Amino acid sequence: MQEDLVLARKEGRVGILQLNRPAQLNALNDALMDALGIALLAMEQDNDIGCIVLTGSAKAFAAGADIAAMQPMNYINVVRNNFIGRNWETILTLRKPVIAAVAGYALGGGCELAMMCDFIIAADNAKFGQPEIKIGVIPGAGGTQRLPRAISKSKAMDMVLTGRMMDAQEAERAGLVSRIVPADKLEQEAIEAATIIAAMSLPSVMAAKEAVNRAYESTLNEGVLFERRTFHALFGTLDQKEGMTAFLEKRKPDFKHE
Ligand code: CO8
Repeated sequence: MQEDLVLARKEGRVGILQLNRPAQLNALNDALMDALGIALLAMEQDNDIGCIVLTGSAKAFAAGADIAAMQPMNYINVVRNNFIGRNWETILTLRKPVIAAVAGYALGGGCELAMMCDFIIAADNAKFGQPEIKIGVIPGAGGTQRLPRAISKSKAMDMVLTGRMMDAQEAERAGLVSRIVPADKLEQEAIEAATIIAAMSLPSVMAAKEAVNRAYESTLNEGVLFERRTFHALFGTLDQKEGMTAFLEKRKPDFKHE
């Protein structure tokens, strides 16, 4: 395993993971996805981390799954090896939030990986797309499912069937990204957003993430019930007392994440 395929560091309570195959525009191969999974799980276990930023290079968040690695594969290989399922979805198991900080290309599996994060902050040079149709396949890591939920069926069909790219402005208008920042400020802005989140009570943050994600998996009534029960449960935390007491005492809360 080449550990430097993903660079990991911390700033305060923020964990930062950088995809690191710049010469291949961070094309996502098996070794990189294994390394990413290991790094994500290490940050999930680290009690001093409250939020994670996942980023790439200035030119590419990730230009997709590694086409050179996929080109010789056949049906029986991909089924036997559980290609994609084996190591692509670790990120979805995290309870801490993950922010995708996207500069340059987020194509194919790169766009899908960004959409598996909790929200996307885009540099003004970001380009998103699902160009798999141009190489004789279709998205395979959730693109046909997450893109329509993020940007509507019509726009997702347009992207998936033509393989065209969408720039940062179009992605923001469509609701794929939460904000656009100047490319040279991307990392700083993403870390600032993550720092704000990491300063909140971690049990509340994890509960909020879980509740918002329920919106995609349940009926409205069931989702609201889940939210209500989770809201009630948070009255069992020390941080609920601290947060509300601090408000009444007109001071900043000092959350202990318990
Ligand atoms: N896979 C492998 N290598 C890549 C990839 C890729 N996806 N993207 C770029 N590279 C390599 C190039 O081959 C090139 O290598 P070399 O210098 O050795 O020739 C290097 O990165 C630089 O790329 P370019 O010279 O092409 O750079 P340009 O600036 O001219 O173009 C583009 C940039 C437009 C991003 C272009 O590289 C491109 O079109 N890349 C492919 C984009 C694509 O089709 N992505 C989808 C891949 S399929 C996919 O993601 C399926 C997902 C399924 C789920 C995941 C399962 C694992």
